[in-house]
Formats: sequence, structure tokens, C-alpha cells
Amino acid sequence: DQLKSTVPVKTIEFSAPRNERQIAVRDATRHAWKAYKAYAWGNDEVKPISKKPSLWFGLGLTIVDSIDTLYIMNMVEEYMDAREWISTSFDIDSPSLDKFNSHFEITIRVLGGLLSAYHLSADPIFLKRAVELGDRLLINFNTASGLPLAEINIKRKTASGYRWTSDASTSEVGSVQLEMRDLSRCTGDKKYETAADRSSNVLHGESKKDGLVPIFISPLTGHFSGGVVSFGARGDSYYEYLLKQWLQTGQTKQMFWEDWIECIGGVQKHLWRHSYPQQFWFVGELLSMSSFSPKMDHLACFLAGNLALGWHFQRNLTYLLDMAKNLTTTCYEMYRKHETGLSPEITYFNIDPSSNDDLVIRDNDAQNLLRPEFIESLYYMYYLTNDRKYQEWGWKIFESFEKYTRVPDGGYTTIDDVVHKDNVRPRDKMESFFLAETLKYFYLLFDDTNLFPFDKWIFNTEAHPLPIYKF
Ligand code: DMJ
Repeated sequence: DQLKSTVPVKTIEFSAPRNERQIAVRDATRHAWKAYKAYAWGNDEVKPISKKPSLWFGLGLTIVDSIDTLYIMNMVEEYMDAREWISTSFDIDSPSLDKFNSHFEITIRVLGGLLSAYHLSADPIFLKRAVELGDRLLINFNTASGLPLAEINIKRKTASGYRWTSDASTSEVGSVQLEMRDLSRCTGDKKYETAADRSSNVLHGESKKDGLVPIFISPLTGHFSGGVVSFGARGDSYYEYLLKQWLQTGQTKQMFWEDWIECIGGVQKHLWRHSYPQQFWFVGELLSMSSFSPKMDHLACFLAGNLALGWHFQRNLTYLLDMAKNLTTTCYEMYRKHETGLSPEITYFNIDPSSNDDLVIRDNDAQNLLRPEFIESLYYMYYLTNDRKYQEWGWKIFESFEKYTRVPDGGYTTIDDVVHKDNVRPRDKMESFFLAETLKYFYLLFDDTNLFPFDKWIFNTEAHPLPIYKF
């Protein structure tokens, strides 16, 4: 069952799963997809418990976000259904789009998904759709600073800030550039890359604390606002994209590397601590730019893989790999420690030498949203160190997802409580990133060779692979 016929010229040959673990991941993807198709086809996401569709963007989100996963796993029939929907029903003028949506989320999930499907399959329909969408997304960059506004009404072609503040999140304005730049490189039309570069230059020019920045910024003035520094929510992918933009542009734009390596120095100086008594190294947060908080979002687990990837291109900087290994061990503990074998959304680390429990979970932080960041890091760690223990850790976590989040005939659900295995309390939501990222990284982790060599591909923050350009 190879992907051949209607897909013109492929850039990569993907084959069927090669071992038992990959087969299990593909079966999980099939289970998730089947539920989406049966109960929510054409809508954004499926509600796995009530078996109803759920609206967010009004843009068939799960289809577009998952299509490259279907391609990579060689799920031919499912891929063809998704391609057909994108070809005939993906419509940016649809009434369902007459609302304000996140500019960042649409960029990373939808534009990223389309571009990646285009690179893998070389099917021109994906580029056509990417251009239609990219032309609308460009509207948001039309600000005094050049940083994009947070929200967009795609149908009406209007941009806006959030309803509650004119500021935008730093992660959001800092992680749309890979996609816009790629769109220019695919089409030969410079306008998308020009907007991306302008926004990157603004971020580069702002003053920082050893490379660290607050989690809010104003697209009106181009200045950061507030004093919270985090590698979790609202901060994370700004840092991730510094390294990846340097790689995407063939390591020709030094400012990206400089900003990235400086921020890692900032992490060491201000955020890098270990817990007591077991000494788990973690990345905390700053309040008011200076007061340390031992809080770490699961989101920040992306940093382990990002550090290892940076080390791969500057192997003399061995401290990067040391930090990556330590953080990977910590993130694994965030899963291993709990009855379900799954990580909560937020963990507090004990930094008091006289106290006994390294990891502390507050009741409101105990949910698991099917997030990918740690599986993503395991994927990098396995291929960059060749240490099979990372595959073993991944397999244990995969089994936990199967046990506690799988819904018969409904896909997979986010849960409220990872701490009490008899009372996980399903939330009735299956995030599109579970198919786009979590399952994709599991599948890649369990392979024997890396389908996406790190000198040829980068993944956007939604796990959509994009090529590296040597210029
Ligand atoms: C995804 O949309 C992306 O990975 C983003 O960078 C962070 N949030 C989710 C997954 O957790």
C-alpha cells in the first residue's frame, strides 16, 4: 500500500511501519482518526466522550494538522480522504471563519501543515492552499512595529489584538517566521519572508536580560511588557525558533545563533536550578524579571531536544548536551512519578534542602492535555545520543496514554488528573496536536533510522517538517 498514484512527485519515500512499536503507534493514529472522521469530519476537533464535533477556527483543523502524519505513517486511504477535503472543502471565505482566531495557532497548525504536506508529497494543491492562507495571515504584520497582531478574522481580512490587551504573547509573535519564510522560498514571492525578517529584527533589537525576555510584547510599540520570564506558556517557542531560524537559513544569519546561545546562558544564570533531595535539574521562571519561581510547565520540556539540537551543530559546547540530558531525566520523572505514568501540565520543584518531595503538584495543575513536548525531546535525544533508553522511556509513556486516555470508539481524551489513576476524569477533548505532534514523534522515535536528518529538515513548533535552505 504505497503512496503513489495521485500524488505527483514525492520528495521522500515513506514506507510502512518497520516494527511492533511503530505498528502500535500507527494503530493509535488510526483509532484517533477514525473517531474524528465518524463524528466530526470537516470540523476542527472531535469530542471523544460525547462523540460530537468541536468548533475552533472553522477550518477543518484536525485534517490539515494531521495530514503529514498520515503521509509519514503511510496511511494511504486516510491521507487521500484528507487531501480530497483540502482540495474541495478548505475554503478561507467560508462563513465559519467569520470570527477572530489566533494568528499564531493558524500559522503553526494550518499553514505549517499545508507546507509540510507540500514538501512531502509535492502535490501542488497544498501550496495553492498555503498561498491563499498566507496572503491573509500577512495582513497581521501590517503594524507600526512589524510584529503581527494576535488575532485575525480570516474571512473579513481584518487583524486585531486580543480583546483584553493590545499586547501579544512573545512566543506567538516569535514563532510564525519559519512558516512565512518557507512560503516565500516555495513560491519565489519575497513578501512573506520580508514580513518574517522584519519581525525577527524587531525582536533581535529589543534589550534583553542575558537573552531572556518577558512573555508579553506590544505589536504597536515593538517593546516588551511585564516582567514574567518563562520557557513555558507564552515564552517557549520564541526561544525554540531562534535556533531553528538559524538552521532554516543555512546557518547564514548569525543573529539567530547569537540570540539563542545568549538565552541559554541566561537560563544557566537565572533559571537553571535543581530540586532536593534527588537533584532534578529544571528550568524555572522569573517574576518581575528577577525573582525566581520553581515552577515548570510541561511545555518547557521542548527545551531538552532544542538544547541537544544546538549541541549537534556546535559539538564543542558540551554543556548543551549535559543540560539536555539532565532536563530529559527531569521530564521523565514528571511522568514516571505519578500513578498514571503521565505528566501533569505544571510541576513545582522543591528547592528547600530541608524538605523531602522533589516534585510538587497542585490540584489545579494535574491535568494532561496529550501534549507532545517530552516525546519531541525523546526523539532528538535518541537520534543525537544513540542511547536506546530514550526509546524505552517513550514506550512506557505510550503505554500510559493507551491505558488512561484511549476512549473506545472515540479517539483519545485529555484528562483532569494524572495523580490518581482511579479518578482521571476525562475532559472530552482531543487536541489536533495529539495527531500532528505526539503520535508523529512517537512514530519517529521508534524508527531505526531518522527519516528527517537534522541537517536537511527542521520541525516547526507544531511538528511539521520543513526543509533547510542552504542560502
Ligand atoms: C502546540 O500547538 C505547539 O507545540 C506549541 O508550540 C505549544 N502548544 C501545543 C502543544 O503543546
